[in-house]
Amino acid sequence: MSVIKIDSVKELVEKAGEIRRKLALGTRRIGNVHIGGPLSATDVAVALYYKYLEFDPDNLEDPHRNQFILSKGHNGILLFTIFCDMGMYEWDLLLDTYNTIGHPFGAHPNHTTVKGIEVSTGSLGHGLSWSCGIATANRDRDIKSRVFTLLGDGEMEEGSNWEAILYAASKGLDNIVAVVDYNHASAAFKAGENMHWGEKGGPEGLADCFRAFGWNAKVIDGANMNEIDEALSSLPEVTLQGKPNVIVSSTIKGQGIKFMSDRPVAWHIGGLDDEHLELALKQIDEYTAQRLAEVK
Ligand SMILES: Cc1ncc(C[n+]2csc(CCOP(=O)(O)OP(=O)(O)O)c2C)c(N)n1
Ligand SMILES: [Mg+2]
Repeated sequence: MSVIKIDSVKELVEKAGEIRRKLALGTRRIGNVHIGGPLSATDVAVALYYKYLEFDPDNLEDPHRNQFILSKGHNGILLFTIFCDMGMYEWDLLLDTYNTIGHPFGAHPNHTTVKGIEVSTGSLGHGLSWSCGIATANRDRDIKSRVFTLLGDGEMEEGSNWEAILYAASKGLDNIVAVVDYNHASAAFKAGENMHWGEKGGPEGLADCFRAFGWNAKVIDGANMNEIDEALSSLPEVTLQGKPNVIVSSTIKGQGIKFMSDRPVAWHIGGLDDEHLELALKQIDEYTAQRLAEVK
């Protein structure tokens, strides 16, 4: 194994389709899984892991590596599925032992048992603070790699995030890239029903809140791989004294499986019987074909 790299947007869309199929197949075999969030974050996670992280499964301790933290750790199945797809773990091992005591894969990522996981997560609101620590240590050693952190829109209601957001901007940590998977739903609410972001609310309102704290912020359509690719490829160069960056990726929970994205809150966690698995795979293929047709 060495750095796994997919350059073309078309192939990234195809890879996202493959990962979604694996998520559906895995959910059928495992039982109840957090599934809505992994599906909405699939495209951005694929762009990061197969292109922008320059992820090297054989060189996981390189001090100059880019790092990724899944702050919304309940979406661990997404990372584990990507690691299996990359050949780091056997797919059957994941499906047979997921969330079973005494085995590496919990429902949430554990850095002591799963290689490739930088930080254990699952208690929401901590990934960005971890990023600040790593980014500060890198800055002090003049290491210009990036720390990417994937957060949920519901998770942004955790106050601890806003301490980290304030800290990162105060310390010029432009080596941090936060990505918020704004899938318009948390576990029990449609986003915006509970708290809302500034005057505009929604993804644009959240981006304004980051800007007010001193960050560069961009809102993208997180279903459009061209926009994801453009946002990640146009990040400003790391100077270790500039503004941190956030990409607010507007998605729908369950993205790619229509019967899920039609009822996003209902599909925070779910299982699939044979009939629903067949429908899910059909809808993923239709969705992927539609996305491929849009690739520029
Ligand atoms: C500190 C903390 N509080 C509550 C939970 C329980 N919990 C797990 S997922 C979730 C909702 C998260 O919503 P969001 O961040 O929007 O994630 P996504 O929609 O991507 O699944 C909650 C409240 C938790 N894991 N950690
Ligand atoms: Mg959400």
